[in-house]
Amino acid sequence: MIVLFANDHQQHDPAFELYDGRQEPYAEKAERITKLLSACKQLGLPLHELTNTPDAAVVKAMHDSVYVNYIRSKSGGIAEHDQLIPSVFIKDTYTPLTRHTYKAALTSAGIAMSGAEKLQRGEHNTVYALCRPPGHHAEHNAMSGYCYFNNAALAAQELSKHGKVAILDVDYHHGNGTQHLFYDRSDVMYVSLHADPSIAFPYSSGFAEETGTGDGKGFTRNFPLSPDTTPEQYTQTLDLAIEVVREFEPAYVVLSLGFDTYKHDPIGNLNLNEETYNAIGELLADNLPRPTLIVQEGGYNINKLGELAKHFFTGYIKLQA
Ligand code: Q9C
Ligand code: ZN
Repeated sequence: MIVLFANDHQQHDPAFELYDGRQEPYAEKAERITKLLSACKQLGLPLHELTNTPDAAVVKAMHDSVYVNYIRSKSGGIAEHDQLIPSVFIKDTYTPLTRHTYKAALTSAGIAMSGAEKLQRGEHNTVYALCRPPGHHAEHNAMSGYCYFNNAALAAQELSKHGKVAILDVDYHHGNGTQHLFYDRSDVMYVSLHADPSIAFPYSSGFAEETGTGDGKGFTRNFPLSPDTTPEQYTQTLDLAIEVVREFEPAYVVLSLGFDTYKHDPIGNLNLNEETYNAIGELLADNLPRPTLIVQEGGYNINKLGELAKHFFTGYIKLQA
């Protein structure tokens, strides 16, 4: 296993997000990566820093080039420490642009892509892509929910050239962008566990009835969870989701990992505790097919993120040997 990270994200640091007209502190902070990275260090996981920013062509594989060019030019025109919520190519008010957003988002996608390449070349059978900004809410031509480019989807698209890919999304939120990007395809499956979208972001997708369209019918599966879901119920549902992935017999798995399912996450509203992450890690390590690319999505409790990652990877690594 190897951990891939980069530092370009640090300057993408919006001061606030707009919530119901109010300015609230931006939850998707640069410090998240600092905490996750130091947890990985403490666990003794090998780290590899990426220092190059990829070409825009990398993200144009799944995103409208007009959208990509718009983010680049709009981002470049913003003053240092200023931020802007654009009026087009956007679904909500949680995804502001700063002067450094384009570069940060492009590099974030590059981390996931580089992880995909390492798996595909057989260099590793597990890669943890420490992506920031996150990606699973990003649509073909829309930014949303702190996401600009869909890191997991871009990696899955690349891997799909070499075999079937299953994306398992365990972030607290439904990955609307990822679902939509593969909704009509049978070669990339999307399976997600998340808070019930009738009461949680992104509200408009992630219902159990959404199962794909055309050739993709049956290749999208959603497991919405109510706020009173216990850790036991969560791991039981995860078991079902893993079984769906296994039956698909993917050549590669992409795991969209969020720590916002934690009971004290400032955004999430589920009840998972520290130990649940050990259990989740073990369950995935034991039952999820490899090679696996783990892509970082959400998780906003800055003071607990490192600890949660340690619990997860302790469980995950234990059974890997
Ligand atoms: N003021 C991810 O976890 N809602 N995105 C924020 C709180 C948006 C989450 C409302 C949540 C987006 C990748
Ligand atoms: Zn989330």
